[in-house]
Amino acid sequence: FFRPVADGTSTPTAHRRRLTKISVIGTGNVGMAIAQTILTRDLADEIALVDALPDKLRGEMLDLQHAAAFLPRTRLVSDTDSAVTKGSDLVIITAGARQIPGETRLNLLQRNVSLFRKIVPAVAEHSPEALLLIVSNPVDILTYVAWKLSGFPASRVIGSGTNLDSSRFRFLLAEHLDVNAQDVQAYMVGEHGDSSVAVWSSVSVAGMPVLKSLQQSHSSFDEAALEGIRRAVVDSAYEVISLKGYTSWAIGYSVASLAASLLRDQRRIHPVSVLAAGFHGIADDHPVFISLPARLGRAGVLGVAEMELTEEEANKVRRSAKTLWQNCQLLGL
Ligand code: 6V0
Repeated sequence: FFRPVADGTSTPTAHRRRLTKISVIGTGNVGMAIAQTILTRDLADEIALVDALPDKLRGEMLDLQHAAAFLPRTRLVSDTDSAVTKGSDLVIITAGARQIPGETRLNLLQRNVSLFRKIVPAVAEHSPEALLLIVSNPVDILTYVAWKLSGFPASRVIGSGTNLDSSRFRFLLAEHLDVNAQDVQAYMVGEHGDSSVAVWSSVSVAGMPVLKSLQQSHSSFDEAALEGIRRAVVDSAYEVISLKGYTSWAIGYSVASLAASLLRDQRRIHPVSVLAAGFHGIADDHPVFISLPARLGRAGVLGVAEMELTEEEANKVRRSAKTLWQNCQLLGL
């Protein structure tokens, strides 16, 4: 349909900029929610999908390709062989056995570690400069596993961690205060899931500390009430799983927002699973991954916030770190 301009400079290969490639390993409910959100947010020029189930994989790819007329132009490729991820800027791993109703995240561990032994070294070989973003559960341990198996520097291996827990926390607080969740500054830190820590001392809206004003206006905001809200955040994952069988939309948005902060060098602060040795009294020689607010950019983790925790909050983080460390030791990596 088109002819080059007269001096021949408008050939198809002229002025090619470097393209951004994101790979999603595991095209189950979570992987596809992430891929779909990345597509609609126009974060990649190419998305590579990998799964062990060839028919499901091709079906998912075609289904997304058929939306091309409504979306920014993104090349979609898929294969059961991870060679299709070659040259990725960001590799997101969601492959894994799914948490079954009532199963703790730690129970998933052994099943998923053996899967990671197959996936991570191959992915690292195909994209030695990539950022790795781990979503599969138990996410903190699997981020450690991916760090070990990839040989990448810790700044390029990130777990989605409590980014989603924090979003659930902000949603519940925003409902209570009748404000937009985006205006609620609140962090869940520590281990993703059951023992995550709500950092009440840092919750603020419009720069106003929320805990103090809640305690002044409602004398019922005692320790038990606060623990009740934290528990509601934790239980909300189990509630969604028991109602629809899995969680997908919120983790899709949560991971796409991490992808945007990383690839667009946004320097936004996200509570994500990072190498936390030396923070909050975690032993320097215990290289565990646990969520703390981290500054994210194109190079990965640009820094970890030295956030102020109460003694009790820091104790809880240290306790989780110790349990995670003991679990990681058992893996013999
Ligand atoms: P799912 O729908 O069972 O999808 C998992 C996919 O992985 C399936 O399509 C499998 O075929 C695929 N898979 C299995 N083995 C391989 C392999 N060797 N290579 C490539 N693909 C493979 O599970 P779902 O999508 O619901 O969950 C995926 C993971 O995300 C689970 O570990 C969840 O626990 C975890 N989540 C983590 C969250 C977080 O906040 N970090 C939130 C939600 C779910």
